[in-house]
Amino acid sequence: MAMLSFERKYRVRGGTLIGGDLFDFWVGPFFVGFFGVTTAFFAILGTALIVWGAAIGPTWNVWRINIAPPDLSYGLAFAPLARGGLWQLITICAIGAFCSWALRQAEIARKLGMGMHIPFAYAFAILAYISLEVVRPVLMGAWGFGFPYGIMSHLDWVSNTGYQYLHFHYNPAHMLAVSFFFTNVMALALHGSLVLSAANPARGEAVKSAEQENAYFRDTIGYSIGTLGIHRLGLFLAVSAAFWSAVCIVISGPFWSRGWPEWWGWWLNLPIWAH
Ligand code: UQ1
Repeated sequence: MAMLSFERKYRVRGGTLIGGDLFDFWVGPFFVGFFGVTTAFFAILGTALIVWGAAIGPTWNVWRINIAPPDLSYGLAFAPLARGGLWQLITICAIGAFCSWALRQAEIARKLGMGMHIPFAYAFAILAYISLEVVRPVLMGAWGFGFPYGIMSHLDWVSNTGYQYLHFHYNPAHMLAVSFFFTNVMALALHGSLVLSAANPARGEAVKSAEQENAYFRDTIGYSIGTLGIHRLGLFLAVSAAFWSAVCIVISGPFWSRGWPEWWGWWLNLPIWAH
């Protein structure tokens, strides 16, 4: 089926999560939908608030623009706009836009009769953001523990927060997250190179199939995970990286407030070393 006739076949009303036919149409290639409208609303409003924050700030240098959360003394209260209130509104807009986007993914998947794997995977990115800007600040009792919106300032925040725990690489959940990120990189490099080597051979050579892909890995390491399996592995590695990233920052402060190297004292203090 040609792409255009396929699109004509599936581009029909229905499958929406909310509002029935409301916004159930396309503009050019884009599905609009109720959540497309809410995504645009939150994204445009949030961006305008960032520009406002920049305008009342000391610089238009894009690297140095910084919209900071409220001072710790405000606790979990609302702050005046120029004192972190803008950061609070921008955070609400960001969460509104991210969640709207996930629901838009779900509506499009429903229309196409597909699984919910895409919104499921994206939800882990939202989870990581909400862990940093909502869950950890709420557990620690102040919005001021969130990271600021700015290119250099958020990097400074990451560095400062890491050094508050002396050596963040000793955080066991950070170790897991980093290991999942690296393993994910290896899996995608193996998969991308394998598919291109089979599907894009030298000029004049026939395109190869999954049989060659399986045989390549059986010859190399005695095992092939399979063409569906590699995608299951990739999804698992990616969501695990995001999940352990969220865990590693939420436990830092709310559940462990000393240096992370010290946490390994439980190992040194095991009774089997006593003599
Ligand atoms: C693999 O076994 C496989 O099945 C044929 C793929 O599908 C195209 C792959 O992309 C990769 C990378 C592998 C090898 C991966 C492991 C974990 C053995």
